[in-house]
Amino acid sequence: MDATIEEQIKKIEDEIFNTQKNKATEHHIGKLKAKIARLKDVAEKRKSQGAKGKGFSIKKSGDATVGIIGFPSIGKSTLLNQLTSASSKIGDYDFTTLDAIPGIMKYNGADIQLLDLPGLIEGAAEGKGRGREVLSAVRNVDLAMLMIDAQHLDHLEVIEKELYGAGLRLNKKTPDVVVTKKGQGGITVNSTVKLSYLNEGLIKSIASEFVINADIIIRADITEDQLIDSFSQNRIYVPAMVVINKKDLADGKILDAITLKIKEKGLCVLTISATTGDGLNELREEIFSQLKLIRIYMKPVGKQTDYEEPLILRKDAKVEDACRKLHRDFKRKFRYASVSGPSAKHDIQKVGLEHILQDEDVLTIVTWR
Ligand SMILES: Nc1nc2c(ncn2[C@@H]2O[C@H](COP(=O)(O)OP(=O)(O)OP(=O)(O)O)[C@@H](O)[C@H]2O)c(=O)[nH]1
Ligand SMILES: [Mg+2]
Repeated sequence: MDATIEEQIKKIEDEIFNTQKNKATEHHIGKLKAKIARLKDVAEKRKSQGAKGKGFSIKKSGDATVGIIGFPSIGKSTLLNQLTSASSKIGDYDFTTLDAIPGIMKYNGADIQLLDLPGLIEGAAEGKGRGREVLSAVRNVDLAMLMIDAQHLDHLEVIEKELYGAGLRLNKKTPDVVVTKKGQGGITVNSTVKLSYLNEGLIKSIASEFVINADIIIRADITEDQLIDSFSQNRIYVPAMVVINKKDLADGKILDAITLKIKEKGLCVLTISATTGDGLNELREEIFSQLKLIRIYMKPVGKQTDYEEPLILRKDAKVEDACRKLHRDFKRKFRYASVSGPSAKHDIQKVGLEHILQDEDVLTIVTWR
């Protein structure tokens, strides 16, 4: 069955390749691309049903999870061992690591889970190496750390392509499209902003691949591919950063040039040496900041503030989220909270569950007895 879907996809891809791209054909091409996305969803669903139990069994733990992704022998395991107390096998041959190996990095009071993964190579999405398992593990991380060395900017492109093909969208926002399905009436299209890549006809021909009757509201100036993404079921939006390893072996000028190129793509990039430890402090700090974690120092009523073990939450977390993480009774018995620090208008400001906290706030929660 799968082969037929793959064949259908291939056929449509060929058709797109052989179609002149111009105003007259854009609706047709849009529709073909949407068809591919839909067929891939179907193929994906079948594969994941067939491959049950074959993925890595990783228990998420800590406040957030970071996946280390890169070609074989780039130094992923070496880095894991440096940043955590884990001991993942290191080898000077490819595919030393065959499983997902977790470790916990303690930083700023947070427990950050790092995941060392088997090497990713071209063709991963089709199952090369343990490609499919690696890609599916990346779907569950909070940050994708893409690792290359100074000689291989091309590896970054392969990794990006593989992740894209598996439905992962790095550093992208979920397209702001609202689709409301209905019983009849066909497809209607409205937009709240001026659209520079799409017009009503194109939107309708893409949408009709996925829905029959629906009201569609587009609220951002998105592209054709983003519109298709918004209908597709397997898209995951993950923040990503790039790490260039083996700095100790690289020529300074080449390193600068490649760093610049990656920055031009809009990606955050750091250079490190996993063996010498060079750049690792900056890396720890960047991971923490990329994860957008905030530290909340709790001050129990009548007691000292605990600056040692902050409560770790996500950016834009509310007092309610703090309650939830502390103990489920806190929300039920909540009377009020008081905050001092960055989010407070004045010292010891009285606030409710909806108050949005900031990094390094001091928080007291007062409950009914
Ligand atoms: N010179 C230098 N060698 C490094 C550095 N980091 C890792 N290596 C070496 O590179 C080789 C591969 O390291 P690993 O950590 O096993 O690489 P990996 O990415 O986990 O490889 P796979 O598990 O096969 O995917 C080992 O010989 C390491 O000692 C570095 O920063 N500098
Ligand atoms: Mg390894």
